[in-house]
Amino acid sequence: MIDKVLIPPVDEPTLPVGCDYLVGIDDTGFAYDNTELSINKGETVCWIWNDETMAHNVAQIANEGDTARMIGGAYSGEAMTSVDYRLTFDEDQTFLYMCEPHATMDMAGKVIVGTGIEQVQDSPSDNYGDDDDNNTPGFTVILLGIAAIAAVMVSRRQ
Ligand SMILES: [Cu+2]
Repeated sequence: MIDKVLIPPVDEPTLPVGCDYLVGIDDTGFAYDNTELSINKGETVCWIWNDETMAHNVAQIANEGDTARMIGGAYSGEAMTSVDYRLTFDEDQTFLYMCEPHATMDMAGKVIVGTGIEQVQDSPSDNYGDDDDNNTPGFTVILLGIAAIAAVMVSRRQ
């Protein structure tokens, strides 16, 4: 037992230089071997396989279960038996992707970056006027709290 703790495992996989996470093809040949990752902002995921029987790729999709790639999304290019595709994620987001030739076989995966929630610049709900501050419960509660403290202080002085 003690030996197992002290001696590091010999077969620990080594990551290629520049990669924080590695995604390959699993033993079935029709799935990624690492289908859900949680990473920090600034980290790099590497999709790497060599001499696979089937050709695969990495294509970003807009929604889970999509079988058509997202227009303008990340794309490793045409499916190939050997691929080295790397993405560094700098923003909070949930990155969904699939393999085009095998999308209908559910060959897909996701990368959750940071909070997993993208910061949207122009959300439709912001178009309903400038009274956002008045509708923010947390903000209102803080103001009421300060008013109550002030009222107590004023009444104590009198
Ligand atoms: Cu595939």
